Amino acid sequence: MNVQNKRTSDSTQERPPFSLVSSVTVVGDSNVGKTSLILSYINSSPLNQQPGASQRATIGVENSCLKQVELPTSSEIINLHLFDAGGHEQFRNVVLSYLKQGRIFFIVFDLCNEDTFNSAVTYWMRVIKENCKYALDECLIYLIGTKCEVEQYREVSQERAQIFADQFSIRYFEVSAFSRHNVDCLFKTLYADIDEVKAIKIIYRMH
Ligand SMILES: Nc1nc2c(ncn2[C@@H]2O[C@H](COP(=O)(O)OP(=O)(O)OP(=O)(O)O)[C@@H](O)[C@H]2O)c(=O)[nH]1
Ligand SMILES: [Mg+2]
Repeated sequence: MNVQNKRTSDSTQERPPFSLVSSVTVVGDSNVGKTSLILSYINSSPLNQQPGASQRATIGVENSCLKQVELPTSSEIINLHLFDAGGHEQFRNVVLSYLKQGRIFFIVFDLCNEDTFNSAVTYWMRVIKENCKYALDECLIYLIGTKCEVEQYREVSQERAQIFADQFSIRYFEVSAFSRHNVDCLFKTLYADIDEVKAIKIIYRMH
């Protein structure tokens, strides 16, 4: 677990009696680059890894990041949790159990693997709809195509993914953990959206 906290002061006198928490559940097939995307964001640097080099598959659902973030409009501080869901079939039951409570989802697919796009727009959209206790229009859902820096191997066009996203009124981003293209933009948009949809913040009592 990689835990990052921007605030350095731990004086209990300064600590508010509650904090705001927003959790993002990151789903998608195995090997699409979910963990790499999270790492490139929290480390603020391109992923230091050779393309194609194997990375450890995520086991079950890993609490990848706890980060304090200041929202752009309200200036409120939220605790952002990123739940990184392993894409292997064997973890499906544990991943589905996380979808119930979630209200913010990244549905990730590999732009260079059409099967993962088909899975994103059929399987992953469906299981969020069936398992999440909130209606889809009460959730923030982002469709994210990864590995966009390897344009020559692209199998899913931007237009095709955008058409799907528009049908469901969800946002679509193309990102690369290697070049960091659009990574900060994705999270900046997420913070603005969280600021706008107040109910998406859960009040968590510290004591
Ligand atoms: N070219 C390219 N390769 C990437 C990128 N992001 C990830 N990869 C590669 O894709 C493979 C899978 O990345 P992971 O981040 O482990 O994928 P995952 O979705 O977390 O996989 P699971 O944990 O099994 O669900 C690794 O070999 C990465 O190096 C990217 O932006 N560009
Ligand atoms: Mg992973």
